[in-house]
Amino acid sequence: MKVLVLGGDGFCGWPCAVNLADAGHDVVIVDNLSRRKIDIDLEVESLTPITTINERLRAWEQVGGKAMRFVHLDIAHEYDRLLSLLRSERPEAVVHFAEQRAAPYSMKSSATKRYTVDNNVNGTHNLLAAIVESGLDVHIVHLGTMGVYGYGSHRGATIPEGYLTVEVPQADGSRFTEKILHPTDPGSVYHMTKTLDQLLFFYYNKNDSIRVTDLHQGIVWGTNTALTDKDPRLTNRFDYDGDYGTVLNRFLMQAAIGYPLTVHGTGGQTRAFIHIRDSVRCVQLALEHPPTCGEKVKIFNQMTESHQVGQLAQKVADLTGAEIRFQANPRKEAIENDLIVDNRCFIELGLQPTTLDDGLLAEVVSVARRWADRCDRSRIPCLSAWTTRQAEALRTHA
Ligand code: NAD
Ligand code: USQ
Repeated sequence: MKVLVLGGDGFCGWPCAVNLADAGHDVVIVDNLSRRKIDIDLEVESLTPITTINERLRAWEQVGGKAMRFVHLDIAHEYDRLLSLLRSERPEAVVHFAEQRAAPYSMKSSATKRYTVDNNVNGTHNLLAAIVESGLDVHIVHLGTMGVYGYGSHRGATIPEGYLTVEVPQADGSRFTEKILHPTDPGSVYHMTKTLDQLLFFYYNKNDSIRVTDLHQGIVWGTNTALTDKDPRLTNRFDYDGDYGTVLNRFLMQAAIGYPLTVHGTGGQTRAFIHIRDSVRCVQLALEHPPTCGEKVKIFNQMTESHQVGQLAQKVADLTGAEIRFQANPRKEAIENDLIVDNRCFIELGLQPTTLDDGLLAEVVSVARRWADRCDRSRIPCLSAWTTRQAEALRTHA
């Protein structure tokens, strides 16, 4: 099938594009390389050395991979080019990774808040409007986040896959039941843009019968897949800095270089996780099982397990001997939360979850050790504070 992979130069997008090409799909990567530019602005680099997108594509063909093409395009601001691309390529599906994805980066300043909203909401809306204007029947597979549900008040309830059945009491005492989009409770401006994406999908699906699968993905860990491991020029990025690094990869990298593990607050926050290899597999499964015309937005919880941050730190410490250091939390978030998640959709489609296995954890530690001299330790602390109160706490505990 012909697939456009928007954001196919990024951490999740690159191994996904390679995997789809390997599965025989005809892949066109669309990216404005903004992630690489943000690295330059922040004066930080991926821990693993990554080659340019054109070098990646050449290397992929040299290892025998099915050729992919690259189009440099900003989906949030080049609407006419996006529409022309859809008209000329006539894809059967678009996988949409192309958003600013870091919560701390989105909370750094009013400029990064505005950039994140402008980039993410316009990008998603441009894609929907362009598909309608093209008249094509394109299946969108969007990378959303588990964070749309929020990490607060579930009170032990299992988080369903996107829709919640509610009972509505009437004035006459009768009741009816209704399936609604699960209420949203974003914890950052970034997460808020994903809740807005959800509404855009709901509307365009209702009004224009656009077929959408929205993947509510947990925190992705790991670096490479068997395919990106085939050649050093295919290596995936590894974010470790305080803005873009995510918790488990950060802990594993910190352990590798002898930096105390940076647990925010008490470490009582529970989050959902998925290994990059499963993330790639899930996207392929979603693409190959599209919704039918007229079907409402399909929502899958793309995660394989939940863990408490403090317990994760302890697991990494037990494995590596690392020290744990509790930090003032830069985020305004619940001190502790429960998280029980229904992920049956992917299991029923055949996903065999990769769990937090010591071998895979050690693999990330060894990647980080190999590139330890590329790490700028001064960029490890998370300094992006959610409010002035958190900023003050960071100053006091510095
Ligand atoms: P990333 O920043 O590494 O990749 C995003 C890619 O999109 C980059 O290559 C960037 O240049 C591109 N991009 C951004 N805005 C664009 C625009 N306007 N036009 C064209 N290209 C644009 O992020 P990632 O970790 O690969 O995440 C990909 C998607 O998956 C995001 O939407 C993110 O919200 C979601 N997600 C990621 C994680 C995770 O742990 N990394 C977890 C859950 C969900
Ligand atoms: N945390 C620490 N120490 C650190 C870094 C983070 O304790 O050094 C804590 C944070 O305070 C938070 C939790 O770990 O409670 C998760 O933080 P994170 O940066 O790993 O994840 P998050 O900000 O939620 O964002 C990441 C991706 C985002 C994706 C989201 C999925 O960057 O694109 O949407 O994970 S989810 O968490 O399920 O919403």
